[in-house]
Amino acid sequence: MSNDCLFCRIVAGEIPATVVHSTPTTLAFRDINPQAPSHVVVIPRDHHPTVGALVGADPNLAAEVLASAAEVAAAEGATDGFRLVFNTGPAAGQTVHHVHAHVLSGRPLTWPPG
Ligand code: D5M
Repeated sequence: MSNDCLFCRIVAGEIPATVVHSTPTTLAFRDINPQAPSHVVVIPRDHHPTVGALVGADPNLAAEVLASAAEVAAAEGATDGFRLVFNTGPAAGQTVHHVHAHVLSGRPLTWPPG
């Protein structure tokens, strides 16, 4: 855990979040600034800064994050589809440097993204 990391502090229970899915290795909670009717953030409980760092350090955990994201989408009723996004690095607008998958659904999601 990093004391400077917002998402590590959510995992530790130091900052409240609306948790919708939890496993021994992952946590999913509603995004505080939703960009779709359903917008959930899925994270590994362990701190890794980016998706590339996570895959390099612990590929099984990366797979568990993906599995949780798919379970969240199903639980949110995203039968028509959903979008899974890992913003990575400053050019992509990553603001929280604890890897997280955005799971967005509930409205038409256009392409290309902004
Ligand atoms: O996305 C980081 C996301 O994290 C952004 O969509 C807001 C969300 N966020 C920030 N603080 C919180 C709390 N406290 N609860 C829930 N969601 C939060 P990025 O891809 O790094 O731009």
